[in-house]
Amino acid sequence: MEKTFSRQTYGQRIQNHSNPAAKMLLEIMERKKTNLAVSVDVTRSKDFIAIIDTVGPFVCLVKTHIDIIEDFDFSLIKQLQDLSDKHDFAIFEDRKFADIGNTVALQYSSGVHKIASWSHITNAHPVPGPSIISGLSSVGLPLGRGLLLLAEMSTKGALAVGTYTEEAVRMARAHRDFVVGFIAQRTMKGVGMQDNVTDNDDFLILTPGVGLDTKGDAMGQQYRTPRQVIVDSECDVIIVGRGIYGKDPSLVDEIRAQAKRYMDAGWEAYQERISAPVV
Ligand code: 5BU
Repeated sequence: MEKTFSRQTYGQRIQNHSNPAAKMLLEIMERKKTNLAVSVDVTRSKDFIAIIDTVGPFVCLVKTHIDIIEDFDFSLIKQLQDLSDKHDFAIFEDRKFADIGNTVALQYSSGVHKIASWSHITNAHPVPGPSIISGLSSVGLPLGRGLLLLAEMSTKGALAVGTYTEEAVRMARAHRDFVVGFIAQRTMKGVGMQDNVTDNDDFLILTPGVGLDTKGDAMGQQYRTPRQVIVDSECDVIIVGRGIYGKDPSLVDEIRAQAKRYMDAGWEAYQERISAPVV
């Protein structure tokens, strides 16, 4: 019988992982009792820091798109790291690398942002094949970083489906030291496995496209609720952006209230999942 990792607590699952970034994330989730990640997609450093300081107590992970910050200066990274220490959250730069190994290694280590030096977790499209993992791991593994592969996307008409998703999972299984999980819309348990072979890989599933009040946006984004994501689809982390800061990035009380609301919804769904009777 396949191991049902989705019925284990986040704390119990720490032992299933050897990668330090995966362990760190699970430890934080267990300690803070939250499976909420906030995606801070704003363009001014001031808003970026203010939102992170407000949502910090409620999140296990802060997801960044550092290349959208207009007034970026490397001192922003020090502020982000200080907030990570203050509030106890991990950092995930949603860089979506997609080039040959040599290029992604340079993009990850160098340039203006030096992502590998501060982002505990990053992600990559599997489209170039396994060499993207070797390229990124040559930089990230010695630093104790972890990688997520984009096995699926939340947008309407996404091409990451079927055999593409299956191949992504096979690539991940072959690089368990560095690949800690997936950006996906459902559990990848058993995906791409032959019949009668036990799936012993406990991958973390981080899921964007989460919203309690709307079903999508005008640019193809599709939202599901925390319960759909955590209970029905057996994902592990809900990633919420505009649902939390969208009304107005300066409304601190509103942002705090929304972060608490999503954290509670995510944790309630997780508790429902781990306590459900085995059928
Ligand atoms: P939103 O404001 O909750 O819609 O933001 C979602 C974030 O997650 C945003 O930063 C996207 O770049 C990111 N995302 C996504 O929405 N869907 C995907 O499939 C992937 C990333 Br991969």
